Amino acid sequence: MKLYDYQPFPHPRRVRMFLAEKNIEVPTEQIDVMKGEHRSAEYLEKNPEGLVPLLELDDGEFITETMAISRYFEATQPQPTLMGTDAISQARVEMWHRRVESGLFNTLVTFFHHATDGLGDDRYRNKDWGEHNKSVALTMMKTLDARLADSQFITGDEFTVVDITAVCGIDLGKMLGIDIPYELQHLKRWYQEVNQRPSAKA
Ligand SMILES: N[C@@H](CCC(=O)N[C@@H](CS)C(=O)NCC(=O)O)C(=O)O
Repeated sequence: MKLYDYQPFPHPRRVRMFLAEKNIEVPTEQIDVMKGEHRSAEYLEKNPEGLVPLLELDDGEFITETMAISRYFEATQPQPTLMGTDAISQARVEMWHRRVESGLFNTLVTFFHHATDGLGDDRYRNKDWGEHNKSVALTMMKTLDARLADSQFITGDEFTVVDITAVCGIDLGKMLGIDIPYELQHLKRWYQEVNQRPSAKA
């Protein structure tokens, strides 16, 4: 088994945090996206989408998509559970994960690609679209602040994959100069707690 990874980028970090929480070690190979290694013929043969992370299983099958890779490990090593244990907690994880991924994580990725130089390649850029996505991300931060006023973690009392996606999104924002607004004290409290977990260093 091998995880194709790129240390500085947020999608692969989500998988590394997920693995660290479960105490699973997987050999990794760094694919330097900034140098364009994800566009090499050799890598595209493994993942025609040219994205990281990518998981290579022992039988040679490749799994793409951060959540698909996470689900694989949740199923192969359920403890500690990161995606809920019963119908209601699994539904809560799914609900919050969709909201956090689309409203926070993906909007900040879009800001990166559209409102900054992004990967420095020649893809289509629309600065206004990037800025709009930044405002959606800030609205989602407010929503999370309200949620965290009476909840330790985003889905409730248990740390889940939702917290992983959110903290990786918040750190991407920080890297791009978009910090948690001062008044969102509950979100800041949560961020400090989650950021102190050993997995956050993954
Ligand atoms: N939907 C994919 C997205 C993965 C993704 O966008 N990865 C970024 C790194 S954070 C990447 O490989 N970007 C290269 C590119 O856009 O050319 C997932 O959830 O894993």
